[in-house]
Amino acid sequence: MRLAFSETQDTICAPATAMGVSALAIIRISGSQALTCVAQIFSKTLHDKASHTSHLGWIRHQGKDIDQVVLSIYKNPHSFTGEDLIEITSHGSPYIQEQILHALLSHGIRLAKAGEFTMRAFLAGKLDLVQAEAIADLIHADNAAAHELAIGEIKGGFSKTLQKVRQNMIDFCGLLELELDFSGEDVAFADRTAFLAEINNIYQTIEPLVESFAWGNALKKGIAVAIIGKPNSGKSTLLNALLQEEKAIVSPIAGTTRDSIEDVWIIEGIPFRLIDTAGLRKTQDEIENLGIEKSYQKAESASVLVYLADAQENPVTINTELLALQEKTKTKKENTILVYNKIDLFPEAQTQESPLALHTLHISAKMGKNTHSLKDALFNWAKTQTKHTGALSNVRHYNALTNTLKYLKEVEKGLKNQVSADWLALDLRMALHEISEITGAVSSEDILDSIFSKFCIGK
Ligand SMILES: Nc1nc2c(ncn2[C@@H]2O[C@H](COP(=O)(O)OP(=O)(O)O)[C@@H](O)[C@H]2O)c(=O)[nH]1
Ligand SMILES: [Mg+2]
Repeated sequence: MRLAFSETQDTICAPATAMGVSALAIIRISGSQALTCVAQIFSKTLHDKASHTSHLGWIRHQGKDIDQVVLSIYKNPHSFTGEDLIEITSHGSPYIQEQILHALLSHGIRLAKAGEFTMRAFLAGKLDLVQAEAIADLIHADNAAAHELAIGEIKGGFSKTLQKVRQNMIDFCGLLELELDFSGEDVAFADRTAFLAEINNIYQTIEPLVESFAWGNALKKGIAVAIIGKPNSGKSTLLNALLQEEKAIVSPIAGTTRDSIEDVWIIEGIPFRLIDTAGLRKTQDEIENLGIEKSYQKAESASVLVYLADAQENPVTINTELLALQEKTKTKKENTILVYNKIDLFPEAQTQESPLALHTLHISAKMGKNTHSLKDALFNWAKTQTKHTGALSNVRHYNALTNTLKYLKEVEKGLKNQVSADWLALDLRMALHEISEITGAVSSEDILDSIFSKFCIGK
C-alpha cells in the first residue's frame, strides 16, 4: 500500500462490518474533512457537536432518505486514528451500505485501502506496530489461546519490555557517539564494564522470548500432533473419532491413507492440529512410499507424536519400532504418546507402560472407548509447555529479535576485545535498528506495506 503523502491527507471511508444482511452495520469515516463532508448528507448539524457523542438522524442523498442511523463522533486527537472520525451505524442491508458509501464518495471522501485506518493510528502514534499486528491477530483468533496471545500484545506488555531494552541500548550508543565526536582525544564516556553487564540483562530478557516462539507459533497455528503407526492400526479411525466426522477414509485395506490429512481439534481452548498420516511399512508402491516419507517428515515437524499400535502387538516389538521412529524423526520421549488401539478386540492385551513414551494409553478408536484419555494427555502435555507467558508468535518479531541478539553478541565480543568505539557503535546501531523495527520506532515503507496489507478493508 504505497501511500503518497497527499493520500494520507485524504478523508477515507469503509464499511467496518462484513457486507451482508444483518441487524446493524457500521461505516467508518476518518480524516480532516470527515465532519464537513458527512454534515452534507446528515439531517442534523455536526460542527457544534462534542467529541464522543452519538446522534440519531437521517442520511439523505440527492433528495432521498436513505436510512435512519446513529452517528458517533470522535474528534481529533481522541479517536482510533487520531483524526476526526465518524461511525455511521445503519440498518444492516448491503443496499443501504452501498447507498451511504456512494453518498460519501460523491462528497469528496475516498474508499480506504486495506489496513488504512490502523496505519493512520500507527502514524499518529496511537499504537505501535506490535499492537497493530495484534489487532489483525485478534480479529482472526478463533480459539482461546490465540485470543490470549493477541490480547497480551495489544495491552502492550511486550512493547514495554522492548522499549526498556531499547532505551538502554540507545543510552550506551549515545555515549559511544559522543566519544566519536571527540575522536583524536583519548576520552571514554561510555562505561564498557557496565554495558557488558547490561548486555547480559538484555540476553535474559530477549532469549526466553526467542525460545518461546516455537510454542507461540504452534499455538497460533494449532499444535501439530502427528498420528503415526503401521497400516491398519486405526489412525484414520482415530482421527475421525476425535474430530467426530468422517474426515479420512477408513478401510481394512492397508495403504489406504497415502497423503496426510489434517484438521484442527480444540481442547479447552487450545488448538491442536491433528495429522493423519500414511501407515509405515515396506512397500513397492511408489506413491505410497512418497506418502510414507511424508509421514516421517510430519512426525519430525510435529510437536507431539501419537504412535498408534494394535493392542495385540508385542510390547517389545513396539518399543523397538518406536525407538527407531523417534530416532529417525528426532522426537523426544516427553513429546511421544503411545496408544494401544482396538482394545475391544483384545481386552486381555498387556498394559505395560512404555519407557519411551510420556503416556501409554489403551483405546478403541472404532468404539470411541477411552479416547478421552488421549484428549486429557494432549491437554496435560500442552499445560506443561506453557511455562512461557506471553509467548512470541509473530515471525517478524522473532526474526528481528534473533538478529538483535546476533549483533549484540558482536558488541559483547567487541567489548571484551576492547575494540574501538566506532566498531562498537556499528554493531550496536545494527542491533538497535533490528529491535526498533519490531514496534515500528523505526520502520521502512516495505515493512508497513507488508503488515497493513494483511488487514481487511475498514480496519
Ligand atoms: N475392532 C476395531 N477395529 C478398528 C478399530 N480402529 C480401527 N479399526 C478397523 O481397522 C481397520 C483399519 O482402520 P484405519 O483407520 O483405516 O487404519 P489406518 O490404516 O491406520 O488409517 C478398519 O477396518 C477399522 O474399522 C478399533 O478400535 N477396533
Ligand atoms: Mg489411514
